[in-house]
Amino acid sequence: MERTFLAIKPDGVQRKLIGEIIKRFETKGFTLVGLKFMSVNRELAEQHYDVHKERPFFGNLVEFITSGPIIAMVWEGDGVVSAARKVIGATNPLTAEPGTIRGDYGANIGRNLIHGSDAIETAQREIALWFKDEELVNWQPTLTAWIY
Ligand code: FUP
Repeated sequence: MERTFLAIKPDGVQRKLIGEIIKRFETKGFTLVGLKFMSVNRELAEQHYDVHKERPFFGNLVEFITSGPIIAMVWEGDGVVSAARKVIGATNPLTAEPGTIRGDYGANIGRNLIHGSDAIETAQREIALWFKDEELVNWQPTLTAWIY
């Protein structure tokens, strides 16, 4: 089954939006298979955002993601990578649709609350970067029979 990496960024944690954000993926029908509350060191932040290392905002991005604790998660489900991106909304919260997480709670591109892998290959890379195999739980909720 497809998996994606999601992270509630420091602003989402500081603003007490952890429950609200997790609720949206749970009620949608996706399955949580990994979760940790953690601080992010500079090395992990730079590896995670490696694709942006030449961009002018890279320094601020690393500063921000290491500025406070985050929630790192892996979620599972059919088409979860692209569906989670829809639940999250556009990168810039000012243009993200109402009803999306960023559209409902964000007001600045540098404070957009949550990260979600942008493709299946990216998800595989990010899951391996953030989680050890033994930190992921292979399970099938009973409820699955009522979703699929
Ligand atoms: P997304 O996949 O929607 O998280 O967005 P990107 O991978 O394009 O960007 C990663 C992060 O860089 C965003 F969450 C916010 C930040 N960013 C900026 O601060 N300024 C920009 O112009 C673009 C992205």
